[in-house]
Amino acid sequence: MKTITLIGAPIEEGSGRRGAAMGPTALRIAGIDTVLAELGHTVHDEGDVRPLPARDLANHPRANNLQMVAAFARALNDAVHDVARKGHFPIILGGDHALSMGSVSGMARHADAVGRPLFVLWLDAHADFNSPVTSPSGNMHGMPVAFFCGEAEFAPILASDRPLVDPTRVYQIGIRSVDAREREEIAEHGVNVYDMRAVDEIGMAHIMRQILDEVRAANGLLHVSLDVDFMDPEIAPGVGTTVPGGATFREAHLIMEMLCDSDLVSSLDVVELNPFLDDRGKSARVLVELTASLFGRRILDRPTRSA
Ligand code: Z70
Ligand code: MN
Ligand code: MN
Ligand code: MN
Repeated sequence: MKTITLIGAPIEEGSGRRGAAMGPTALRIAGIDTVLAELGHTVHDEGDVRPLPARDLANHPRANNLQMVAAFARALNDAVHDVARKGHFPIILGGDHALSMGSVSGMARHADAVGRPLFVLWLDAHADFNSPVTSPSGNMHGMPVAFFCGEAEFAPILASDRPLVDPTRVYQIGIRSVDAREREEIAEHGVNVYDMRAVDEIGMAHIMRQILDEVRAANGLLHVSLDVDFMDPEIAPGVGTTVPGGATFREAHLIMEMLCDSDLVSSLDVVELNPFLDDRGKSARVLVELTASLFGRRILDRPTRSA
């Protein structure tokens, strides 16, 4: 059994629309803490981080709301690092995906301190590998992977001496919406991409076995970042950018069950839930069920639910 710390990150400034700031509340209302406690884990809820805008940074025309995004990133870097150092499992309740600049940075520091490599499993329709130079939108939720992989374009606007993640230790599954320059960047940096075609052709179980074998062989820590739009909009409509052709309920659950069995996961982001766009709490409930599977709920233990 694990000791789990929930950290709310009500950021929506990275996404270019309102609503994701209500994500942490919706996940709590859907019962994320009680589900984990019922599985036998010890759960602490730290509440939401409430950062002050980083006024030391200059505004940037191609990095929208940079001061607020940086504030969340800095706060989460410290909060997540503190939780991991205590031997607890951080779950970051988003909030838009820009928050992963902070959560992954915090885990990279922790991995550095314990002398183990950090791997990242990125479950998303998007590669999120834009920079202020390549981004078509300027929205920073499309940039976190480039940031923590050390893309040089960030250095002048968001200086940091943090440890970085080796892009060849980043595994992306579910990708089906990538910008032209972004596509070149992920190839150049050597990010491992299993797009939806790969999922269809070789299957989720095979992909997961390959990834888990790599992490295990390297004695790595594994950070999992789950974007709501990884799933098909049919099962998870509560997200700003729906992209058709996403992961099914069964595929998403299989990933979580295989991750649970591996016992390799050290931290989790649950991001991009926009309750304002959700359908009667449907997406929040799916996210809580997936989290339960990651923490040990088995298929045959799942409660029968009326619609
Ligand atoms: C596009 C951009 C994005 C999530 C949209 C979209 C990025 N590549 N990420 N929704 N989660 O603007 O950079
Ligand atoms: Mn994303
Ligand atoms: Mn996405
Ligand atoms: Mn580059």
